[in-house]
Amino acid sequence: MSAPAISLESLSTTFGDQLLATVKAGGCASSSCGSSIKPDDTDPAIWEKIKDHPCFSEEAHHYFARMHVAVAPGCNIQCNYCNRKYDCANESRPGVVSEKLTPDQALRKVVAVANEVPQLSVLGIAGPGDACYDWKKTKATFERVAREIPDIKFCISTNGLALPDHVDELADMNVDHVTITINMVDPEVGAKIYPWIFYDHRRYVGIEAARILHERQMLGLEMLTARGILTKINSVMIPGVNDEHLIKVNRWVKERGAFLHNLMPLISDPAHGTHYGLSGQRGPNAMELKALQDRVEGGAQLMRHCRQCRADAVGLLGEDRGQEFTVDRIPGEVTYDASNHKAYRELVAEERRDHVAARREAIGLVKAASPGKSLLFAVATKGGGRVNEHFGHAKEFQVYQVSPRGISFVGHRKVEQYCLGGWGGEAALDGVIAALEGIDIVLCAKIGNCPQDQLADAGIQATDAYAHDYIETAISAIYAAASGPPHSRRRPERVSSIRTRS
Ligand code: CLF
Ligand code: SF4
Repeated sequence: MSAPAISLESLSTTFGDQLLATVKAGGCASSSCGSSIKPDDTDPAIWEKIKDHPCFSEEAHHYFARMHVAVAPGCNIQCNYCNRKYDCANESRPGVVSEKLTPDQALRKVVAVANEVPQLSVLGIAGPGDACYDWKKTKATFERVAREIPDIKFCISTNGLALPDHVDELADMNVDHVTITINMVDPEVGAKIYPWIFYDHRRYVGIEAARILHERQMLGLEMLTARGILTKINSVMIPGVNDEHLIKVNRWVKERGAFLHNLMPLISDPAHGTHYGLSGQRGPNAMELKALQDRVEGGAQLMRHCRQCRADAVGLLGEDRGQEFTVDRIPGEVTYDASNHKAYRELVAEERRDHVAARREAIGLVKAASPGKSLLFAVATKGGGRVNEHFGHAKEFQVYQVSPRGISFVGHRKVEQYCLGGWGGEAALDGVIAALEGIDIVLCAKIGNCPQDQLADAGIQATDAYAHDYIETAISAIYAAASGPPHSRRRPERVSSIRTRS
């Protein structure tokens, strides 16, 4: 059952009102979360490390934000999907990094963002370039920020080649989260992804280059695991090159203690000037990515809420407020004020308790109802775990699967916003319907008859009967309704006859 965030209503200060609006809106402009990692099923020590990290906990990304500072532009390898003139594809979608920063500029920017964005909890260094290769700047940035903002978490993304040289320093600096991009464990596959590496003062090419990179990646992963540093492995899925092979990668990284595995689709476009873009190598579609994710289910735990964000992104996953905080907009002198963060965290703690209780009830309802089949839901949400976005305003839909095993977040589908200024574009609607291929039911806060009817013609049912409920609450009610009374709480007219898939 979705309870209103009653405790948050009591805040009456201006800042409290802003926080209230932020938390109730979910904070996350275009995201939602799954439920694979929660206090109930997570080691308390691990939960302490991930509970405020939007990438390492699906649940946390409802509430917390990250920012990246592009301080380490040097790189020691070449990936066929990267053109550093644009961005680091390790951790971002291709796009120009607005500005590279010195460690001092980065400090000013982080303080300015921290004062304005109460959700900020993580500072990441994620390209363009490699945080471990360009180590002096990475270290200098973390040291400066740690002195000024003691309660921020640090996170780096690396290709792994220089990682083993810096694991002890990472541990000394209390870096709890490291992402390694691992696209292969077989050098023959690696030779198709990496034309060269630069290691130990010389350049290597071909299979030898890939072998060295692989050995250093495995060593770095093992060293991090031994020191209790949580690791996420990013793997770029490249159809025909390493898609099948990533099943083996998942097994290898699980054996070496990886905490999460993030299978990311290759983004390939000739305009980006990458080798793959220029040679016509395609990326996978949403269904291909999901099929691979489903095949590795049961191996290393998957991250499914990645947004492939920019290397200079600021804000909640799925939004980018970077342009609000360019260096020329930041005062010369900034001082960190911790009070906003403290107040925000207290609010989030209450909202989370409510959501956890609602989710538990929803899962119980699903297991009791259990029509024995599965359904795919696409949810329009502004975040906070609620059905709270209009169909026509959605720029992405969160996809959930419900089955007798429970409710799980399985990814997101980006779409072109259908409704602009009160008018819905037919072409955009066609695009949205195409993007929702395979979806059974759409949940949203509001939908008109016209798009609802066109969705129905495409075999997709849509309802706004669960506006502002928690997502799991809405899904469980519909799933229960599909199995008939007495579980049905509300049976929306438009979802009165749900066909379940095997
Ligand atoms: Fe940044 Fe990466 Fe740290 Fe997150 S991003 S360095 S782990 S703080 Fe997150 Fe962005 Fe996906 Fe990266 S959504 S691309 S996984
Ligand atoms: Fe580009 Fe990052 Fe690969 Fe270096 S490691 S080539 S910056 S994607």
